[in-house]
Order: sequence, then structure tokens, then C-alpha cells
Amino acid sequence: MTIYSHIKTSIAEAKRLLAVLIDPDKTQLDTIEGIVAKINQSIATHIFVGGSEVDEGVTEVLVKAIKHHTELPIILFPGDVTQITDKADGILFLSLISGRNPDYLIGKHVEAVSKLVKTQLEVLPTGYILIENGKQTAVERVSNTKPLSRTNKQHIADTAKAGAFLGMQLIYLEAGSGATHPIEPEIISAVKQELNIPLIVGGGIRSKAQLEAAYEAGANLVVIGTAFENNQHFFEQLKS
Ligand code: 1GP
Repeated sequence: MTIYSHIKTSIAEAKRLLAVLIDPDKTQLDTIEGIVAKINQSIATHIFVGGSEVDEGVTEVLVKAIKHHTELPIILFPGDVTQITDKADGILFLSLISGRNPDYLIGKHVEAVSKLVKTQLEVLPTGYILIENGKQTAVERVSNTKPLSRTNKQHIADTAKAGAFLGMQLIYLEAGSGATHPIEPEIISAVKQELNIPLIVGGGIRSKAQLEAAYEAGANLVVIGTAFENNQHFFEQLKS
């Protein structure tokens, strides 16, 4: 089964999906076995690998090491073309549709093609929507785009719907890694009402209550990075 079919099937069965984000820039290779062991014991269903600023070649080595220790699907969540590696299973082919920087809407995608055609990666076209959370995030800085205002829910929902009309298969609502506040449930539900494609939500989720709130509002797949980076026992408290 493809990654996308599995996501759709899981949603049809009312299953909640959780991706752990591993940032190659913040992860030591010699700690990966322990990290992945913790992920394997957790409720996580996917592993995302990527970051805003990662040196060339680092992602491939890390993905290889992760793959060695898990059966979970590994999906690239790349900040740049240099993070593409065929050692993963799939790639979020992100178009930053909250911004107006052509490089992140289509430019880097064209650059990526010569690499992607040489891989077996499942390409997942994803509308990536950055929403302001009170502080500047790495995505905002690196992409040189402005996030959408969190007060204009209709505009956020229209942006997501435009992505779906363009044929994107997933919408990712992003508060930014380490965001002070996660995306508000009211925003998630406003977007969800407009969509019949899977919805990913991430950024700033640090508690079981926030995770539950995201699912209740309509997130199908939630992404957690910082909370696990800071505390490797984080997922244990989600089980209770
Ligand atoms: C960032 O959405 C992800 O791109 C995860 O964010 O690191 O805040 O969990 P956190």
C-alpha cells in the first residue's frame, strides 16, 4: 500500500496519525538508535525527517540509520532540495502556499525533479500553510515569506481550499517548529470544514491536551518535533 493510501485508509477507520519530526541538524547520529527505540514504543505512525537548515549529505546518513531500526514509514519533510535522499520512503512535496515567494511555490520543485526521478520516493503534493504564532519561525526566515494572520480564519480556509483545487493531496497547517502556541482548534476546524483531503497539523504541540485538541478539531496527522527533542519520555505520557 502506498503511504497516501495508508493515510486515507487510516482516516476512514477513524485512526489518529502521529508523525515524529527528526531534524538532522539537531540530532547526533550516535543517539539515533535510542531515539528510534523510543519512537517504536510510542503511538507514532510516521517519522518525518527534515529541517530548515541542514548541511548537504547529513539527511541521507541519518535516514539510513533510522531505517535500520524501524519499520515505520520515513517521509522527508525537506527545507531544501539538498535534503532529498532515496533512503526514505516518501517526500512531502511542499508548496508554501501561505507565502508569495516563487522559489518556495514552484522554483525549488523544478530544481528537485532531476533528483526525484532517480528515486523511488513516493511524492506527496502538499499545500504548506504557515500561520503566525507570535514569534518569527525558521520557515518564515528561511523562505522569506510572511505567515498568514491567525485572526483571519476564512483566508486560511480559502488558502487551504485553493491548494486542494490545485490538486494537492495533503494540507499542512504549520505554526513553526518550537512555536509558542500551537495552531488554534478554531483554525483547524475552519480549514477542515472546507477540505476532503487529509489535514496535517504541527508546530508548538507540547502536551497531551494540545494533541487531543488538534485531533478533536479535525487534524488527521499531527507532527511533533520539539517536545520529543526536549524530552525523550514525552510519548510515554501520551499513552496514559
Ligand atoms: C515543525 O510542525 C513541526 O515543522 C513540528 O513543530 O517542533 O514545534 O513540534 P514542533
